Amino acid sequence: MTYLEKVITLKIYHQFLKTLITSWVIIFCIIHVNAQEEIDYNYDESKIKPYKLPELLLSQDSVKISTIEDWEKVRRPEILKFFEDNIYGQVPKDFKRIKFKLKNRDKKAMDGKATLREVEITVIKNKKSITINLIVFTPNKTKKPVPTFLVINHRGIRTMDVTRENKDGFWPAEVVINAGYGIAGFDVIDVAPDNNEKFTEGVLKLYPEQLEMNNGMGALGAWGWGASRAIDYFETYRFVDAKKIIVVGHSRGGKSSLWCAAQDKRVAIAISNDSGNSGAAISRRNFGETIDIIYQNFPYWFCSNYQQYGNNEDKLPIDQHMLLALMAPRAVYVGSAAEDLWADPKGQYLSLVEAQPVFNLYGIETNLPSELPDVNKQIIRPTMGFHNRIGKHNMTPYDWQQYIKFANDYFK
Ligand code: GTR
Repeated sequence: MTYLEKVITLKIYHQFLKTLITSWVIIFCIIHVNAQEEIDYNYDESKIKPYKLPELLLSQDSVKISTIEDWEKVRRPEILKFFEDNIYGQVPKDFKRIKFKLKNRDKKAMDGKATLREVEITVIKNKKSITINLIVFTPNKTKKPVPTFLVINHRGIRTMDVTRENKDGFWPAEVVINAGYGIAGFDVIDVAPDNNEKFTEGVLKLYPEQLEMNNGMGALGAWGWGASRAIDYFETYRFVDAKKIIVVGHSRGGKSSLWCAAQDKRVAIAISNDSGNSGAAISRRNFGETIDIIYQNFPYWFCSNYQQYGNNEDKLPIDQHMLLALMAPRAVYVGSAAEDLWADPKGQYLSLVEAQPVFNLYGIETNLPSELPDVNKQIIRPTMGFHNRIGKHNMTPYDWQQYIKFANDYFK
């Protein structure tokens, strides 16, 4: 090897070593940052930082709220507006036209036990339109309008198979029909795809200005908007009792169902199944998912104002118990799963407990136990329900049995 060749070989060797070391440093950093992110949540009750919830019955101007009138005229609008401007964003109510088209009807669905209707709901504004595909089964054994469960479904259309060949425990239509209720659902994808890049391709096409606003509608608000359009349809369909609509959602769908029902007073019962952070769980408890984590992963679910409350929950003049309180005097049910620590079962229960004063203002005796109830022990109060099922994050036939029991009790 000549001297020059030796120098070149050595240089190549050095370069190789340098590249190797740099790649290792990069890989180490990535692993480290990820590990940091992973440990950024807490499952240890003893590590919950002390917190003080904002007063439910004290107005922004520090006026004590002691009558239904003050709640409805002063405090309720204040709280609703805060959720709207800082968490879920505006939900626009104006549109030009809404059309319902019956795409398919089967009067002998489920071996003659139910009538199936597949309806296209088209909403038109500024020459643009979107279509929501709604599926509705109602029981044939009664000719009276029936109370109906409406699911904000993010688990895909296959969970609501109209042929009933695929029976999914997430949407157990036969069980609900046998109990004398209607069951309906739509896929959230019709209203806002569940995706950071594509969520604008649904209802937000009709309201593009919302995308420029710090308090503009996000995907959770859009899905709730979709549920309200389904209720618009129920008001025209005589086999559904539009005054007895039960809006149900699991997880992200549960957050949406609570937000929809808080605004749309046509909802009789709001059901949150494992909705967790930014749903039923108290945000100030640093247990499981936090605002910082959820906003980093799913910014498009919310309005952009929400970001400022990540790791800064004490700045919030509200907490999620107030979202449940907005249901009063209507009913709210919180379903939880014991192994779903990410959604904070205890934090979800405490929200119900903390929401009681508003229900009490309406003269409703709630008397919830102060401690988290044992697993699989259902709590039914006139307008509040809770259970903490054994098992993981999911909506199962067991959860549905509890919801039906609650609805039976509430509508009896
Ligand atoms: C998780 C998210 C939760 C919950 C869940 C779901 O990734 O962190 O807040 O919404 O998704 O919807 O299943």
